[in-house]
Amino acid sequence: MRFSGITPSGHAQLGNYLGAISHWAAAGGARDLYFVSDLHAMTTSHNPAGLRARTSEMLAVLIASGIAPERVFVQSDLARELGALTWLLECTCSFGEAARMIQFKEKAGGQSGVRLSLLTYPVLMAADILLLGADEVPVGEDQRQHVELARALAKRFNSTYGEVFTVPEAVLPPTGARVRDLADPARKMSKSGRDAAGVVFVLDEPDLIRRKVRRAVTDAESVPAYDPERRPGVSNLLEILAACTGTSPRDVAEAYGSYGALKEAVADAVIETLRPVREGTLALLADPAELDRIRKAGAARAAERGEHRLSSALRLIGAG
Ligand code: AQP
Repeated sequence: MRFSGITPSGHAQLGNYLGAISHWAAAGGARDLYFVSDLHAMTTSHNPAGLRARTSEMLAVLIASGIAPERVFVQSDLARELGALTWLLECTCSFGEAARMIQFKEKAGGQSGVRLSLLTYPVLMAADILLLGADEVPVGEDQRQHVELARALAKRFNSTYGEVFTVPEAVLPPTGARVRDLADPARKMSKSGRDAAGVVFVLDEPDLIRRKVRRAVTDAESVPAYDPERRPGVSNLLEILAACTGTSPRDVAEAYGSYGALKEAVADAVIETLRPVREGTLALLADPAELDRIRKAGAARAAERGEHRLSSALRLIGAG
């Protein structure tokens, strides 16, 4: 069973869609699960109403992208189960192990008022994985260390208290496009990108998408060529067009003789790729009762899948 999440730390953007969500929708595993990891969006300063709205939006985006509603849930709907399991796992994890996480060092370094949850969120991530019995967790290099921690905690709990957890493994995610920021191609496109001009959001209006693509930073050349090292801006546009049309960036480059023509084609392709997702998301958001029904059903299914592991773990550790 594969298990992946998306954090509603901002609005879903084109990179999330081309690099992850579209592949989740295409993967057929009947037991695979996808979740909106809203609890993970609280490790730094956040706005409660904004987080709630982005969580609903992200759930709607996942479903509108074609992921079966029965394979989706929202993390905080299992807050009680995950909170309890996180505690058991914190009692299985040493302080040194948590403090060694590279992401913590990177994100906490030099900051004041760092939330304790920034240190402990990999343990919550381990609880996400272990509660639901995921055996394969597709993650990029930046999250691999966290899956290794989940592995270590599962093994330690099993050998100390008794077999309860599946030991998960980090697997390579499907090779999706790495989409770069249109205004600053040295950076990856991000939900929380500082400059919205370089980020195409899934819910952007078609006209706005076209304006953002037309303004994308390229270089002093005029004929497109695929060279990610030396020409990252135009190569990013070629990758986006290739991902939207199911071709290769090099083939795409040969088809366009000018940056202007390429940008129009990229805008058309992105608008058409996102159109059904945008329309489906807006339709779901306009029907909160239906979205709520889907959400409750997903939560109930996920809770049921994890229930026996949590109760066994509590019993084995000497609680309950
Ligand atoms: N630019 C991107 N290109 C390709 N894939 C991307 N992903 C994110 N950005 C790109 C993939 O989207 C999935 C969900 O991401 P996440 O919520 O776990 O966090 P992230 O990778 O940190 O996403 P963002 O958009 O960059 O958010 P912020 O700004 O909060 O950091 C992952 O599979 C990720 O690889």
